[in-house]
Amino acid sequence: MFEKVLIANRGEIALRIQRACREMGIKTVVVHSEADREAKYVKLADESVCIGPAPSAQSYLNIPAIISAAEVTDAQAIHPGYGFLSENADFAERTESSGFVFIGPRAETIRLMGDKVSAKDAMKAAGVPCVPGSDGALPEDNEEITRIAREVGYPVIIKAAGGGGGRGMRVVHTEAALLNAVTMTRAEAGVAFGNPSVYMEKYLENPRHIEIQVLSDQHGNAVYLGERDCSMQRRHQKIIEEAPAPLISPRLIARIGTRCAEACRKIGYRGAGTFEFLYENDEFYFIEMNTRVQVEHPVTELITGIDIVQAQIYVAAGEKLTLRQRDVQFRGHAIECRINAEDPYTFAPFPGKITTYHPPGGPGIRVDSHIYQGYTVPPHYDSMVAKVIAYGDTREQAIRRMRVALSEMGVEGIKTNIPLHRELMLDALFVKGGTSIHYLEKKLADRSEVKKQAHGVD
Ligand code: MV4
Repeated sequence: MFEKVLIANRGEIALRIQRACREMGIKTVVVHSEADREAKYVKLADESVCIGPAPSAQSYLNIPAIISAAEVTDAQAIHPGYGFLSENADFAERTESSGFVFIGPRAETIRLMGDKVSAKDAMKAAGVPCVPGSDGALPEDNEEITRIAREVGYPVIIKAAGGGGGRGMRVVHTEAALLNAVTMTRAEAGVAFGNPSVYMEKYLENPRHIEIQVLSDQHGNAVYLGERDCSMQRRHQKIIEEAPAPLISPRLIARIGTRCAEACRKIGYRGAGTFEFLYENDEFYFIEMNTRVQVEHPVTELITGIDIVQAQIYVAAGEKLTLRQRDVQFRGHAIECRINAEDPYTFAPFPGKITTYHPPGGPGIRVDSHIYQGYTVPPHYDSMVAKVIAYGDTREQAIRRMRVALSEMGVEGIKTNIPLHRELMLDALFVKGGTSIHYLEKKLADRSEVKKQAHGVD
């Protein structure tokens, strides 16, 4: 096992990784920007190295600075967390060529999954069900494109191969709008991703976003850790996630999970990974694979009892997964609310000094956060400041515990989205379960309609 791991991230996940290392008897090095000098997790680490000024481009995305920090501190491995360099194949490659272990898949796998066309090809070949669409990237020929769209059937969606996570896509409802949409998406993709390649899929109108967590080692062992429902989102930012997904048959999950684990064996996947699916009319359609630990991993940890971050470190060190699929038991229900430093009505970021902080607690409540009273939320990064995770025997109990937790939680000095979460935990359709990816945006739009009418504004 490693003696020392460098954590190339910040915020709650830097603390989460540090806790995993400490429990495993591994020393930690935290790299940080000038803006994060005062962060508590920086002081808690065995060592810390300032790698640059506040902007991410000069610190958390600065590959040479991070590799140098690993060299001077004699770390053996680098954990990239999520975001930043976590899915950067060049970073993984340079980490390994400099003699360190990248805690994640091989660079080749990251590259394969980073290109959404090659990812889909690989998954189709491995027996994972995908959204019907073009066979690989769209050709140049306009008549061919038109023919493919007719075959797929409108509405279709044009997606950039270099995109993902909602970037670089366009929905097309009619043949009249098709070719222009393809041209525009290609042009934008060329600028944004340096890759003008696009592909086509049938556009699913009202799906849920369900993902499958996997764990795999380099010796051909792979398991799935069940699913998460991440449908409650706004502008591709998830705000509530839960496991298991309400109203989906465990037998269907087992069938799809088995396919995902099998695909991991086939491609020689290493580490933790997430298969993203759209789910509509009792069918799963693969869209993308994430090769990092995800923000929402705690809900899976709570229903399986498996520490996903420790597992990542363990398999990165070359150890065999001793866990077998039959050992993975799903028990109870977990819900995560992402607490953001933002205005709960306008969603504008609201960084600043936290003057009061009362975290919730009690049975079944887990809080993953790096904040404390007196901490200043810097303006340079993502606005998420805490994750509140509630566990219960049933979904109803998890929701009740989350309501209590959110009522106890007090954060002053900054604005947060806690009021929105309190409202959602009482929302009749959320409580019923199974809302689609469009639910929150529709609800927010209706709410501002009501407000406008009440104020007599049109
Ligand atoms: C889709 C889709 C409907 N049909 N693909 C957006 C994020 C990216 N990961 C894929 N996305 C979508 N792909 C087909 N064929 C709808 C979305 C989508 C979405 C997906 C997951 C979570 C939130 C979303 C919000 C809007 C659109």
